[in-house]
Amino acid sequence: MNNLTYGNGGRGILAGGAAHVDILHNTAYGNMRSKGLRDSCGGSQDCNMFGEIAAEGPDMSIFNNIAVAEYTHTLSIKTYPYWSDVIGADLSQKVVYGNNLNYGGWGIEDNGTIGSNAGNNISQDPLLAAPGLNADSDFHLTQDSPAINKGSAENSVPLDFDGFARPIGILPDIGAYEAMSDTAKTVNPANGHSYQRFSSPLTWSEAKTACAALGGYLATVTSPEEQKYVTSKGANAWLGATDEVQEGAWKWITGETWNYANWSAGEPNDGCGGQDYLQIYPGGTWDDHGGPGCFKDITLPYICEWNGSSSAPWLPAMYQFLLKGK
Ligand SMILES: [Ca+2]
Ligand SMILES: [Ca+2]
Ligand SMILES: [Ca+2]
Repeated sequence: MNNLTYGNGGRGILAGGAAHVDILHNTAYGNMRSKGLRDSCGGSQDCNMFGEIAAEGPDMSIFNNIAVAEYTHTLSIKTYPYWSDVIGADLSQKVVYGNNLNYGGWGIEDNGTIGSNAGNNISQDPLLAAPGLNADSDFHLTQDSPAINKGSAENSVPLDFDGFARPIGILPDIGAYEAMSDTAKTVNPANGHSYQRFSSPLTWSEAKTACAALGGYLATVTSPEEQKYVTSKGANAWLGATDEVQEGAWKWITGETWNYANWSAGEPNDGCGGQDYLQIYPGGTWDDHGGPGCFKDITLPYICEWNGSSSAPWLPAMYQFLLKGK
């Protein structure tokens, strides 16, 4: 799960030898580079288990994977219900595919047995950021990728390759990375407030200014219900609280009462010479991060909140100076 594999001589991912195999949220690109290995197939699709992603076994779930094959006579995803010969019965019926994206090569080869959730496989260019075989190649999804919001929620895992919480948006993205596009601005029915996560990383102060410029404020989380909703917007993002005025005295930038907290274990630790700004981790727990210590200039995505479903400014005049004052 959540593997990134590219430029290998052989298969990108090979899983097998177990009674049950899950292959979820992987990105495999340009593997099978060994010409000898490819030629050993004799150009035949029947060549066992050669592909970007290959799996054997009687019970396999293969979901939410991106497989890009550079060579026309290798398969993007290949399964081989090898054990069915040994164990007998029609165990190959348990091979279940869905929500995979394949591009190049021969596509997905199922050895004749596809499970009931076979739908939603996509054969399109995944529009990766900078795919290639170099150390600085980038396999994140670009904004127009057909992989975005096309994964299977039932066959997903909660964190992506970078440790970001998925899904961002309605459904998980296919592949190892959840796209860091801005989330849609949505209304929390519990309090009528609107929330949006912005992916362009800023310092905490810049993020605070950016939300204010949109007529909102860096999100404040003052109840378990609001915590749950904000967590659904994505993580690794700034929230609107700080203890920069007095160490350990955390305050919401809106002046709301500090009577709820969801700190991660061991936080706030004011680590690395001093951390005074609130961030939300994957899973929703909190951490103090940023300056004045060694993370002084750290930038993160951020979540804005609006006290209503419109983007009109809401703060009474007496609070406006607080937003402008920094
Ligand atoms: Ca709030
Ligand atoms: Ca602090
Ligand atoms: Ca910390």
